[in-house]
Amino acid sequence: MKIMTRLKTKLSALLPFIGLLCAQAQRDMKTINDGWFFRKASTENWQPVNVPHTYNLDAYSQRNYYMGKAFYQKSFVLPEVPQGKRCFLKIDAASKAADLMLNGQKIGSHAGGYSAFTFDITPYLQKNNTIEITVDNSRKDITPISADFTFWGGIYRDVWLITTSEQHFNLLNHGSDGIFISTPHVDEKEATIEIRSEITNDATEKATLEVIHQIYDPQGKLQQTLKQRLSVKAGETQTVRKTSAIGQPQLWSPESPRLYEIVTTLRNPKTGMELDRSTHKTGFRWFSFDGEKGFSLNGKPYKLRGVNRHQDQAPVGVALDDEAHRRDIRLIKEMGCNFIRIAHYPQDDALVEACDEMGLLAWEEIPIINIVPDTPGYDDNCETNLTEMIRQHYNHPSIIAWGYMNEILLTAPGPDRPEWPACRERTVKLAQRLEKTLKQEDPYRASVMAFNMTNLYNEIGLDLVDVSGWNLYHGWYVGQLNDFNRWMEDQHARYPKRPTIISEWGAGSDRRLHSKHPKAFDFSIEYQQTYVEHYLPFIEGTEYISGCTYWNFIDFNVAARQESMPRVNNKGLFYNDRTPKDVSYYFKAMWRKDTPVLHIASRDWPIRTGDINEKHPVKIYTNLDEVELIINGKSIGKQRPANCHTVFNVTLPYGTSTLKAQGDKNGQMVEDVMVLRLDAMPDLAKGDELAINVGSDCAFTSDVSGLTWLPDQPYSKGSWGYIEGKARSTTSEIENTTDGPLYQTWRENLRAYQIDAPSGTYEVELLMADVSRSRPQLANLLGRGDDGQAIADSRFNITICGRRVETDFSPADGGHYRQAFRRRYIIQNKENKIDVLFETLKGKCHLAGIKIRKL
Ligand code: L9D
Ligand code: CA
Repeated sequence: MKIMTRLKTKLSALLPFIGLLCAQAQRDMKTINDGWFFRKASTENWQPVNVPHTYNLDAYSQRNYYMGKAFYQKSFVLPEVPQGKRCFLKIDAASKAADLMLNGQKIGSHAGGYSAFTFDITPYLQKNNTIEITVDNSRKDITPISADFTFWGGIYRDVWLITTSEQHFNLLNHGSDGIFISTPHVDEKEATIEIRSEITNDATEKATLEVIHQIYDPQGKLQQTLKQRLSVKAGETQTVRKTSAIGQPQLWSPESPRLYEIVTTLRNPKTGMELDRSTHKTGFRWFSFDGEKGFSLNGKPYKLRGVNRHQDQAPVGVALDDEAHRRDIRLIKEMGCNFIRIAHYPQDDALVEACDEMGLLAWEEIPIINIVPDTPGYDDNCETNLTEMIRQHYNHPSIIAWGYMNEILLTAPGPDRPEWPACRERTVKLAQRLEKTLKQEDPYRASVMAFNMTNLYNEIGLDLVDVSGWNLYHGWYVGQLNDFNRWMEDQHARYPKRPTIISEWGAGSDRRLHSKHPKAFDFSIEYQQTYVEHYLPFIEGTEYISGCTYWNFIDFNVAARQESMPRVNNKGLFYNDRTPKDVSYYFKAMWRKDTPVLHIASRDWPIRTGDINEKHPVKIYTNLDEVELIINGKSIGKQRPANCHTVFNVTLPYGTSTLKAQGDKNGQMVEDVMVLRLDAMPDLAKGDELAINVGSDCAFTSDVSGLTWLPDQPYSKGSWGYIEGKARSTTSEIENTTDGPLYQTWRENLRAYQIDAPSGTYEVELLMADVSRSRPQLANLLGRGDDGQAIADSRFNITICGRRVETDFSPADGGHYRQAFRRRYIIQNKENKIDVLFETLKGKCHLAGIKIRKL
């Protein structure tokens, strides 16, 4: 028995490597993601892990996540070292830098966190082998060095072991697979295909070889077989090109992503033995960008409709499996997109393949963001990363543009600063260098760059790219919504020939926050909707704009971000768990012409609090011409949507109601049903809790307690509210609470807060936070949203129902800055009113929330 198990374990350790020994010549590829050991440089203990893996799950809980080295180890046994074979280790991504050792010998290293790299490990192999990989996410000479996302460290994509014969396609060219397919000319009648193959001969003799390309049409029918002979000296790699014409090509487009398959084999013409094989998909399409007429695809005007996509998902960070990447492309397609900006870095092969297969045009870029540092080696690494991206994703028909800089002047010193000339010079120099490399690497695709809201890009010559991407946040970070239209009109007037894409536009939203008076930076679900309902019609209706990519497909992790959901950039159209926000249906209604869209946009606001006679807004997103709303079986009437939405202001009974929206598209009935609940306004007499989000127009529903804190209001007789003072807010993170937004809005310098309520014993709870010493915010916020300074060093007295409860007091007493302060007082209300009086001694008194409960 014991021998058997020992044999079984030996066999299982051997299994992944059996392929190495087989006599057959072809290539053997498999992942070796399992059975690794891992430790951070800061700890001693090794723990078993599988890759994809990231060592920065701490970014979900702390702003200063681990930055530094970490080690990965994996051992494996080879019964015998394979003869006449080559073995390669391919790592699809390790961030940001990796040094590799095999059996104590240095194999090599890689600088760059978002593209693959491959090493020939044959010379180092022995019976018992140990791979050791040191990864480092803190290198300052490797881009990105500053950005609005987490620099996740780890081997977070697949690790492959590839075995080939001694004559094989080159695997050591910047992590590519040595086959490069392009379509220099395409039109309805004819397409030209060019296939460049790199063949390596690792044997000690010269080899005469034959390369065969079999081209299959989208229906799988063999269309052409192209052959070419070559002889490759020992130890050399040779490149051969083959060009051919394809008549009546079946064109590729997002609507019909027809792919041709090219099977490329390497043979020994004498023995007929197949030595290597590599299969690729390609698609025939042609496109152009024009400053006046916008984008065109396959000869027709074509509006690019897309989103930006980051690659993280809680709880695994960026260690996603391929199927998760494919799922994202499916969701993005379903929403009606035909375009994606793969931001801000090259992403998994699985994602780009899905763009080819499912039909999504793509912009891919390398992460040079915010500033070009004056760091030795940085520029070289950027050029290598650009070359890697292009060579590794060269064969994907979905990709139409390569990018290499995003908001590169955002944190650069301004023109008024002494450091500006040097910074300007090195930035423009690097851009010119990369533009040149890009065009050398790939003359068939467009070069793009994303600018933030300054005309400096045009003034200093960074508009050297084919297409200008504008990241515009008017009506969010700066100005008003209409400033967006004005910005684009002004740019087009000044530079009418420049093709443009709105490469970013977006507003944050938090499903706990709802407002009937939505405004910028209140993070309410309603304001994000207002923002997109303003931008999209302008983009759609403006011919010279080639298209757009909304920022962002998902809420994503940024350890340094504060705001309503610390460590989350919540501008997503989908939550980070890929649940759609209601707003995503606006895009679907605007962009899906092929299917009826009807959505009651209240899944993010399923519970309302209010009065039975009060009107409650129920928004419908739809591409139908008319919709009817039925509540509990009774029709509320029909309305004709404009800009793909309409709002029914309805009264609701207390409790749950069934809402049904219905309409028809070309005679096809469509409906959407959901349940909405109306909770009555708290009745103190009945012992309900009256909770108020002081200083804000937003209702806040805690996702921990489920309690809704009502939007604030001025005091009126018989009711409740503030007396005097000014509403203020901050995006500073509030610590030690999960209800941060409550404390991020407050009223300062109020004289009192009064609630008319029957006499009795009450629990009165006051909420506040001293945010005068907030942590530095990301540059992306453009200094927005921090009134915290206003209440610095404030001290005040508080008296409730005539009894002084706090004297010469500050919520920061004891150094508790940015901390959620919440204190409950038991008081006697003898005059049918609870009045909380504030007497400022220094600075400004302030209150962020109040909760009352009759005992
Ligand atoms: C920028 C915006 C985005 C940020 C992007 C960046 C934002 N400021 O996430 O990375 O490109 O949400 O602030 O445009
Ligand atoms: Ca508040």
